[in-house]
Amino acid sequence: LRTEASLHDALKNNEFLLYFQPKLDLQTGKITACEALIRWHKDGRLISPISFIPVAEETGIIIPIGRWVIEQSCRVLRDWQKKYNFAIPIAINVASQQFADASLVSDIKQMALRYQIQPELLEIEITETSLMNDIELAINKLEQLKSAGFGIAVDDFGTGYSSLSYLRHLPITTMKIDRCFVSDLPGDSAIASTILMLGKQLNLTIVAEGIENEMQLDWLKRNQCQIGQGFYFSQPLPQAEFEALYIANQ
Ligand code: G
Ligand code: G
Ligand code: MN
Ligand code: NA
Repeated sequence: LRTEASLHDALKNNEFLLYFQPKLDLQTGKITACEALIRWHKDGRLISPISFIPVAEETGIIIPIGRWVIEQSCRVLRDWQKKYNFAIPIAINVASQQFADASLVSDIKQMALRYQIQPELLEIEITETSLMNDIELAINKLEQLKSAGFGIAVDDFGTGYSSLSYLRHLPITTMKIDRCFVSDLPGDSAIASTILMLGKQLNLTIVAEGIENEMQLDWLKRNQCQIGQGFYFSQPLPQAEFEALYIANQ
């Protein structure tokens, strides 16, 4: 039933919601940011994006769904500012097709303006594979986003086929070590070490994804990985639960 028509209805009936997974400073244990992850609330059940994002990408409805994610994130940022006076960045996932869409940059700028959001509070996560699809396009789009002040992270780093020479020219701020390399820690650390070294050389913030246990955390701390997220700290949470966790963590 995850058809284009049902996804249209879901948008119209406001059935999507965002969950938030905290990102922590690994040295201090403080929550410094979060990642927004979409869920579909249908007939009393939560449907995972794994089962509808691929259909959304195939049919093109990922564009309006992606716009909803951008707008909802801006709304939440504004609420956090108003209700609690807290200002932590939200990272959103941008699909390949959405990244290639001609109106992406203006959509993001307009939403930030409409909701009076500082661009630094919105970070765009793009997979390494999307970036490498069309390097010229990627450089151009990222330049526009970066000069407007938005954060830019390469998601799932290490799983695609980055040309390292191009990576140097991409105006990114953050690299996320894919969780498959984190799950290899501490035993098999070759890839994680290499990504951390590369990040240091390129002056990027490194985020480790999918931290599930203390041994992985210890290795990452010892090896100067700054930021991490994963089930060891917290699953993605509904907004109110994320807010409570954030407040308790301060
Ligand atoms: O949250 P979860 O682990 O179930 O997410 C599964 C996959 O769906 C991940 O690859 C994640 O990046 C992707 N995903 C989650 N939310 C969004 C979203 O808002 N937009 C896009 N394009 N992908 C998302
Ligand atoms: O593709 P992306 O990196 O955006 O995927 C994020 C997905 O990873 C979300 O669906 C989230 O639920 C999942 N995730 C977050 N932390 C962990 C973790 O520690 N272990 C596993 N297996 N998945 C995680
Ligand atoms: Mn992501
Ligand atoms: Na990822």
